[in-house]
Amino acid sequence: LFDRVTEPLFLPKGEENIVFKLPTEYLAPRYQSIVSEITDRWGGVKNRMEIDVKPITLPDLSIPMTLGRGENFSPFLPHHRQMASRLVETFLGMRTYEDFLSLSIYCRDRINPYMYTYALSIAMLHRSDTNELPLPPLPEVFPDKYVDGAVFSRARQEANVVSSGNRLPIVIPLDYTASDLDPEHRVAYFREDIGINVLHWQWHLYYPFSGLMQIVKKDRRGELFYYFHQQIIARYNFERLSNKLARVKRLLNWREPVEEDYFPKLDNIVSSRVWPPRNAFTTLRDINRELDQIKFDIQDLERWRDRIYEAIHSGSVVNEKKQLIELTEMDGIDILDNMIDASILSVNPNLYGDIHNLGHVMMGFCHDPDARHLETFGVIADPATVMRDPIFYRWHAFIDSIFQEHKKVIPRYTVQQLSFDKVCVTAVEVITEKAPKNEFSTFWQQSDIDLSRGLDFAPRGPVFVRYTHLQHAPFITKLQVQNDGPPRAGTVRIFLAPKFDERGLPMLLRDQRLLFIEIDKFPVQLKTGSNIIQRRSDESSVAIPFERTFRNLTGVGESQQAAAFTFCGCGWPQHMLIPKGRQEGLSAEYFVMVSDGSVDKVEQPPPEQNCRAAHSYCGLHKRRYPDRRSMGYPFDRVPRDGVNTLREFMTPNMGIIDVKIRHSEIAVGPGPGNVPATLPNLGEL
Ligand code: CUO
Repeated sequence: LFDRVTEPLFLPKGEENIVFKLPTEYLAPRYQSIVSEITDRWGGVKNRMEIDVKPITLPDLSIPMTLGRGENFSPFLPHHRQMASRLVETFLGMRTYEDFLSLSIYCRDRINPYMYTYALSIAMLHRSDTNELPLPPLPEVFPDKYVDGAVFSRARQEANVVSSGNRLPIVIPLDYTASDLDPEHRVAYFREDIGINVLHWQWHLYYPFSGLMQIVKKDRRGELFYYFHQQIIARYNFERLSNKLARVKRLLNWREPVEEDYFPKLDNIVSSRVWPPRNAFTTLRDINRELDQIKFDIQDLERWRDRIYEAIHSGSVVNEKKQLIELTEMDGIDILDNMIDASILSVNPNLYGDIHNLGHVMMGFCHDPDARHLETFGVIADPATVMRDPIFYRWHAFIDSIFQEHKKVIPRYTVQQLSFDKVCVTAVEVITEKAPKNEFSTFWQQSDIDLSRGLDFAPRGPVFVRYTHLQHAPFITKLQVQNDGPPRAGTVRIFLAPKFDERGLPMLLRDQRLLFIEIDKFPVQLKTGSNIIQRRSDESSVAIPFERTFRNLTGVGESQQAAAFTFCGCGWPQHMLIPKGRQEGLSAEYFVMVSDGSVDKVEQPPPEQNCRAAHSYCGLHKRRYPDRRSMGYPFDRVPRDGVNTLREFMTPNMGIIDVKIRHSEIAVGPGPGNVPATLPNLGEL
């Protein structure tokens, strides 16, 4: 159903020439009068696989059908969100799998293709009869949202002229959106990384803003929103420091022109237009677009912001019944996020508004705030493309600073809350093959992605693009932990942060704590005495391998299998786990902590899926977040009084080492499974 979603369904789909046999009333009205022509045309297709579609009594689809097929769609826009939520509800309401399939087929050629993909994906992830089915990665459905628009005419040419087994991948250079004349372009490899952008879109599918309570109300949803986006900003700042750029500035003053520009170079196959760019020093303005049923002023956002700050400083929010709800140490962040984010879980939408989503909309329409030019929004207003634009990081740095304001007013962790009695981390080491001890090694790698599912031209067969992304050599973390108590459960928490600031000076923990990126978190059983723990980078609870972000691609022309793109497909891309660093080596601090497993543990059945879920940023499907501590612990709060540096913060169950991240400008080609280097042999350690 996702294959060539902009083309009519009755055209053969996939390599197997699947032909859907539709009841006449299922055909889009335009085609109903040419049924015999369609039947004749596809009757002769060899080796076709026919699927009979059973008609059902159709529900009312008038609301989602209001959005035109050729219009752009974004869940950040309230009107679009309402339409999509209605469609998701209708999909979820279908009693049997057969009815759901039939309705999905009926909708496919009638609903806006992007809204259809969004709503159907959410429905499939949340229906018990479909949540194990693989969904295709979005770059295969809408490659236009991820790759240079210039690729498509070349892809068409390659597909037309060269038979499917002999096609060469179309190479997308690393620098296709800008040149080094723009200093911000130094971190374009991060902003435009396909894996990172896919994750962001997926994340918002798992945690939608609106819809039925059963799909929105998930364990610590708000807190996870805050933590996921906080970590994105920390990782972005780490990349900026790697590239000698200062940390991103919060977008605080919405009346000042925005310095950062962005020219996305993306096509939009749904609207057949290009994505609008934003010029440097564009002024943000009040939005009044009848077309999109949206009207708000910058002043609305300012008012909501002030009310949110007031709530944080008074320690409680006011709900719709005018009752005070305390922003507690553990749950305050969840409440706060749901009203900023803003989801339907907001305690008081009238009072606290919709600041985060409408911020995206304000920035997305700054080139045409009253729709006089009939222009659509820029990449900053679509969750599939937002992370490409430098302004995304300025906006989310602002959003994060609100959460940090709350973290500033709650109690600091005491030494006791940080310690683990009689447990001591005695040694930490990072081992990377062919690199000195305690050194990470990064470089460039090329990988291939098949676009053919999303291309609307014949002849069929794979059409690959080859894109260049950051990669790091796999590594092992080795720890020595002394347990002078009885055998006990512990949780190992590993973080990495830059050691020096922009000026090369050591950082105060107050600032450095915001730059700690999570690398891994896992349970351990400690025996009494000395414990040696070894953990491979590909086991990280943060990241998933390239093959799971995309599909099981093993290179051009080789077989592909759909990797299960369910919850297992959610995770930070493994190739972006370690920031780029510098050629001369970037100094960083590698922090390891073993916390008390009996405090951390969440009692619940094991996850349903048999894959290893990257739960740190994505949580678990149908389960509670598997760590009872506040997300980001122990760096989520301001350090206790009298503690200024990381070293002063340390308790015996923590360890830090100085590490270097060394970048090499070499580019490794696509290899089998895209694995660049081997892990060190554990036997040799
Ligand atoms: Cu993910 Cu603003 O929430 O982009």
